[in-house]
Amino acid sequence: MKRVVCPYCGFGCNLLIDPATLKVKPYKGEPNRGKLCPKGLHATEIVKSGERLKRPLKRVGSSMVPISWGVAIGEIANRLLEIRELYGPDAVAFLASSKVSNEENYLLQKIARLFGTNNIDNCARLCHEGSVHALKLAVGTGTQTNPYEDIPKFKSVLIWGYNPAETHPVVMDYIVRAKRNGAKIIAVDVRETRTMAFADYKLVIRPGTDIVLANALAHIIIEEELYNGDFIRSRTAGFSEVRMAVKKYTPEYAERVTGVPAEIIREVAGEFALAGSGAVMWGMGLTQHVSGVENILAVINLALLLGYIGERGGLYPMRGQNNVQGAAYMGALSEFLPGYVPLTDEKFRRRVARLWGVGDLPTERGLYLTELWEAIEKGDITALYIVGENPAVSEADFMMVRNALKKLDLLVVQDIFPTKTARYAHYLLPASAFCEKSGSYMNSERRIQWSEKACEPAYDSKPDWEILTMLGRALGLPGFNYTSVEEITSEYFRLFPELEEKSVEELKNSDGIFLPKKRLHTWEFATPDGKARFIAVEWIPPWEDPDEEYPFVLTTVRLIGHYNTGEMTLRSPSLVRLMGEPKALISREDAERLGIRNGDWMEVKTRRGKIRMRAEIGNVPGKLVVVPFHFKANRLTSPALNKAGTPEFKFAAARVKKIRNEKPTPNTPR
Ligand SMILES: Nc1nc2c(c(=O)[nH]1)N[C@H]1C(S)=C(S)[C@@H](COP(=O)(O)OP(=O)(O)OC[C@H]3O[C@@H](n4cnc5c(=O)[nH]c(N)nc54)[C@H](O)[C@@H]3O)O[C@H]1N2
Ligand SMILES: Nc1nc2c(c(=O)[nH]1)N[C@H]1C(S)=C(S)[C@@H](COP(=O)(O)OP(=O)(O)OC[C@H]3O[C@@H](n4cnc5c(=O)[nH]c(N)nc54)[C@H](O)[C@@H]3O)O[C@H]1N2
Ligand code: SF4
Ligand SMILES: [Mo]
Repeated sequence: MKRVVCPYCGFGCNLLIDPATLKVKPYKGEPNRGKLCPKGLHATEIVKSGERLKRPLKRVGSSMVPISWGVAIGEIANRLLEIRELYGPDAVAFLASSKVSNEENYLLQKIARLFGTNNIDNCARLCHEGSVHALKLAVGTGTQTNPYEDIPKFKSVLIWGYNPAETHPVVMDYIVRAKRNGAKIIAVDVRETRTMAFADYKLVIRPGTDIVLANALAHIIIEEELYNGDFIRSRTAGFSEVRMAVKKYTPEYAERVTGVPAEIIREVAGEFALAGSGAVMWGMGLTQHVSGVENILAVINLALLLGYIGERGGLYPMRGQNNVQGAAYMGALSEFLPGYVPLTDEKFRRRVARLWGVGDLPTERGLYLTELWEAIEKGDITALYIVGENPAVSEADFMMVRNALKKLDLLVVQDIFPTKTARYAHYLLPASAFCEKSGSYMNSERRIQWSEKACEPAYDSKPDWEILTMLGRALGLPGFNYTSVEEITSEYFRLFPELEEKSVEELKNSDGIFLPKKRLHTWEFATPDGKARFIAVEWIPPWEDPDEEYPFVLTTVRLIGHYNTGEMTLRSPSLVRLMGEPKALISREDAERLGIRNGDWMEVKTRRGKIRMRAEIGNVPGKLVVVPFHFKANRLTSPALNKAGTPEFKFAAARVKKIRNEKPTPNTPR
């Protein structure tokens, strides 16, 4: 049996794969302890899919014709060099992938920076980059602070804008154990989620009002002196500003804005504060708002008020993709070098440059993934190299993105499947899938895990690291002579003091290595003075206002058996069978008013576009329509960005009506 990291979510389960049959069993060790969700269990189905990209393809006229690897890489490198000659290195952008290994992300950002640009980004931008910005401000590091194993030890778990029962099913095992040990489970969402089935308190708020609720909880904790004075005095700064700022967020005001009764807000504040320890977990319900960074600061303030840090608590921004944490740590972000080190840190930057055989690296922040489309429209970006990312479906307002993709002089897509983005490509490069290669991945708790190769690459595909090694060499960049993935692992180990002494063998023979260590901030925060910062925030309402024409709020969410843009799970027959047809959720009262019954076709329309989907009448508040994001939701969503560059995927003004239509919007699901 080969031990392979699951290709789906950031929880980071290990699959045991039988190389002969590709059958999957759960790994008994850390972190999944014998558990898997349906996606992990059926993960190898996509490897055998007949729809895999089989050989390199090049656009000639309106068709894609096969070419050899050598010719493809040679032509791509020449085009990139020509474009650099004409317009400079910043006319080119690279998109890295949260789906590929640390080594592969490390190589792509190395290529971008040696090529001369910081235009390197990944889907963290659409996801938890707001958490990174908020956490860096408040505690000095941008990641989850504690391991999963701490969750069952805490006496409360606050789950905010996060629905792990669908999105990280195996973490539910840890949450349920906490509950069994007597922890109070408090969940905040805009609808009754599956996760709430396990919650003691189910706080259903109006979309985008999170800051008001968090500030009201802080208001009560301060007013009733439930806070941890010793912790605040010795380990934090800025308490008095927050005390002032939350004065006006009375529970009664919060009830009017959020819809949660003041009594309940009081009770929850008391329970959470008196628990004595707590995990604070959050997801896209907080980050994907124009107030994303501030939402998270408001929730972090609650943990700081109570001293729920280190042994007594943890901050859990639960990472989405199986290697989104690794992609960030490897430096595949336009504002950070590896290890989240700012580009302006001259000492570190020069050290990296020396390791790579050059004098210095570009210092100016590159474009965010979400800023690329306008830059393409303006002609500032003319070439885009995409590894394992599907912006034609995953970006907000995707018709705008698709129009931009058409304008590129050069689009290279390196993927395992012919994605929607691939339709716009000039070159399509077939990558090998997760279990056809080895390498290391980092899960949400910052555990680097080795993933073994279980089978040979399908067709004429190559592992991403091999393709990128060929590209680096063809571009004439120094040091691209790798003959094994382990050589790249050893190279990135040298960038981190905690890994310098470790060997790749050690990683292979363990249940992983935590970088930089298992638990952060136990004694001291990573801020310049070692103290955490309370940062006072005011409520920032969503960007779009519902009105008479668009009276509903649209939010977009995930389902357990589908994954992101659906390119993988929609090609997994077991998951497609399990999930059935997609549906959009509305409340009973709206359904009755609009004459919609369960299973009827309805149209959901926003100021950007419309889709057709079947209706499901569910346990959601009135004037809310909940659409699964996996199919075509981004025809509808709002492109407004927050400070970290993340779109407001969770709020758009919408209109819903019944239609007579037997066909869904063309596109997915197939
Ligand atoms: N099955 C499955 N698992 C996945 C994924 C997948 O596509 N499918 N994707 C992975 C990825 S990339 C990520 S980032 C994670 C995401 O994991 P989650 O963050 O759990 O995912 P979402 O369903 O996008 O959003 C979480 C919740 O936010 C709520 N919400 C919407 N608006 C608001 C609001 O204004 N306030 C609050 N408090 N809540 C709100 C929604 O109702 C939803 O229940 O999942 C990962 N795991
Ligand atoms: N409306 C709405 N939109 C959203 C969200 C939302 O909640 N609502 N969530 C956002 C979030 S949190 C995220 S993370 C993004 C995700 O956005 P994307 O990252 O664009 O979505 P994925 O479907 O995960 O795309 C991953 C791609 O990697 C490919 N791939 C898989 N394995 C490999 C490999 O080994 N090598 C290569 N080269 N390719 C591989 C897959 O085939 C797929 O095309 O979507 C964002 N968009
Ligand atoms: S919980 Fe996440 S990592 Fe585990 S099997 Fe499911 S998708 Fe894979
Ligand atoms: Mo994500």
